[in-house]
This record gives sequence, C-alpha cells and structure tokens, in this order.
Amino acid sequence: MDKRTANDIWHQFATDADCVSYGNGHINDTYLMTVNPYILQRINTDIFQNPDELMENIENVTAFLRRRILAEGGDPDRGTLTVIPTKTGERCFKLDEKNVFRMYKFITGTKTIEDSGTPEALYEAGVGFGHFQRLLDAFPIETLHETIPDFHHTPKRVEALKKAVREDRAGRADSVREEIRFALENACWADTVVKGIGEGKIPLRVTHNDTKINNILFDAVSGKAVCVIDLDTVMPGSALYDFGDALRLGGSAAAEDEADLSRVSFRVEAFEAFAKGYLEEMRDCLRERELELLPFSVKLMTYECGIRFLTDYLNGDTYFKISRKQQNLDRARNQLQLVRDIAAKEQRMEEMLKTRQ
Ligand code: ADP
Ligand code: GN1
Ligand code: MG
Repeated sequence: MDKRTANDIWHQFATDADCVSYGNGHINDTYLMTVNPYILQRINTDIFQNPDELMENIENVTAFLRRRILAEGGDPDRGTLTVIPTKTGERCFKLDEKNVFRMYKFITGTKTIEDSGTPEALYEAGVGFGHFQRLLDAFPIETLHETIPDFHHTPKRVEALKKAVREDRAGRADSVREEIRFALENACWADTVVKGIGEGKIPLRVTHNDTKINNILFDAVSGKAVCVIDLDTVMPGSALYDFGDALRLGGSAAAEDEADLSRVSFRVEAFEAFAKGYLEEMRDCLRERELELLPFSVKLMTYECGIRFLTDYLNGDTYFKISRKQQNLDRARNQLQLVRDIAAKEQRMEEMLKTRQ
C-alpha cells in the first residue's frame, strides 16, 4: 500500500484529531493540531475469510477486558487494544473484498521482543498471557466465532500433512522422506489435548492461539507486560495451546528458521521463568489435567507447528510467507529438531513443576 492510499484510508476512521488556538501572539493566528498515534492494519483476508466475524470477536473481547481491567484498577487504554470505528460506525473499512482495514489506538511507551527473550522477559510474558486468560475466564465463550476452524486440532493437521504427501503438488515429497517419517511416527500423541477436551477433562477457554512472544507489548522502561495484541485468532481453545505455543518460540535457543540444527535446543530455564509468571495468574483457574500437561503442551505445539511448515513446503509454500527458497523446510526441520530436544527434557520440566506446587 502506498502512503497516499494509507492516508486516504486513515481518513475513513473516526480518529480524534484536534485543533486548538495556541499561544499569545498579537499578530498571527496560531493553532495547535494534535492527533494521537494509531495503528492501521490491512487484515489478511486470504487467511481470515470473514473479517466481520473476526472484528466482532475482537470488539467483544476487548470490551470485556476493558471492564475487567477497570474493575481491578488498571488502565484499559494500555491493558487492552482499543478498536477505532470508521466515521460511519463500522468496525473495519472495506475498500473492496480483498482490502479490509482496521484501526487501533497505538499504545505508546512500549516495545516488542523479537528474539526468544531473557528469562526475565519470559517471566513477564507468562504474567501477560496468564493475566489475559484469567481476565477472560468468565467471558461467554459461546458468543465467539471460530475465525480459523480447527486451528489447533493437531490430528487434523496430521491429516493435512498426509494429504500433502499423497498429492505432492510441488514434487518435493521424495526430498523430505526423513522429516515425513519422523512426523508420522510421532503422530501417536497428537490427539492428547483434543481427546482431553472431548472427555471433559480439559475445558474449553477463551484462548489467544498465537502466543508468540512478539504478540505482547512490554513497557519500554520497566519491561513489564502491558498488553496482549494480535487478537485475530482469539477463539475457544485450550489453555495448553497458549502455554505451549509461547514456549515453542520463547523457549528456543535459536530463531524459528535457523537452518543450523546444532544451534536448535530448548532452554529449560525459559520454561521455568514463563511457567512461574503464568502460574502466578492461572494456577487457581487450571484443572489438574491442564497442570499435568503443561510440559507436554510445549512439545505438542512445536510438533504441530513443525508439521504445518512441512505441509506448506510440500504444498509449494502457499500459506506461510517466505523470504527465501526452502525457508519453510528449514522451519519444519528446526521445529522437529526442537521437538526431539523438548522430549528429552520433558521429565525435567515435569519435576520442576512438581517442586513448585
Ligand atoms: P501480525 O498479525 O502481522 O503479527 P500484529 O497485530 O502482531 O500483526 O502487529 C504487528 C506489530 O505492530 C506488533 O508486533 C507491534 O510491534 C505493533 N503493534 C500492533 N498493534 C499495536 C498497538 N496497538 N500499539 C503499539 N504497537 C502495535
Ligand atoms: C503465524 O502471524 P504470525 O506470524 O503471528 C501463524 C501461527 C504460527 C506462526 C509460526 C494465523 O503467526 O499459527 O504459529 O506463524 N498464524 C496463523 O511462526 O496461521
Ligand atoms: Mg503478531
């Protein structure tokens, strides 16, 4: 999008630009123009095919969070996203079917963490995501739309991988036999959380479903978690999805697409720090089965992401953006290597949690 288009779109939204008389000059007429900073985002309509439902979710969830944050004496303008409607009162602006925009208040004085993060930052991230989930504990979950159906249904992700292998659309299956073998050999525990939900041992909650550490804004000075952002995938899900996904990235010693697998390992100290923050918020809300599966969830979510990358590589890179050839394959190999390391450290993490309880 060029600057001019962005500017035209910006004018569609009900922003609060102000113009007041300024100073005490005797000669000229002087005015101060103020405008708060805003975030303008184009919604990816290839992935989110119903932007109206998506924005309804975000509006309802942020309105609920706003009330909860006010009730506990916090600042809702910093603690949650604020959706700015268009001048005609819509939640988003549709230039055409493909180009749909939304606006949020920009939350000032914050930063994001783009690497895995120090244990201190991970503790804060744990508090941030845990707090988000706790505040949404009483949200009427049945009112939420599923913005991407079966998003974390791991067995269906396994089926999608099998289909991609069968179809072999990009002619790449022969070159990744070892990765496919490892993925399918480990598919036996893919249904653990889905089964737990089905049996009523794991409750459905309002979950974020994309808890990358860069989806939290941290205070630029104190480093404390300020606001959970990127709410497109807020849907009914399991707390284990959010816990596991946060550590999939936050717990890794290397970037998600690091091709040198000798650098890929899981940092148990990151798990300890994140779990500490998360449990300070969520311990009293979680059921026994959820607590039990926290270490497992890190392996599960890393596995799920690994097979999603592998599937996309086999399909010819149609879902995840790539900036170089084979990036999805590097990501897949990286995540599957991380699964091996997490599995080797799973028991240590379980013991760590037991001594904390
Ligand atoms: P994506 O889905 O592409 O990851 P995000 O919603 O996470 O998009 O936004 C991308 C980046 O924009 C964030 O990582 C953050 O740096 C910044 N950002 C988004 N919303 C806000 C906001 N309300 N205030 C400040 N920064 C924001
Ligand atoms: C995508 O948009 P982003 O980068 O926050 C993906 C996540 C994956 C992640 C892997 C809607 O997240 O599910 O875990 O990439 N989001 C969607 O890095 O598919
Ligand atoms: Mg994001």
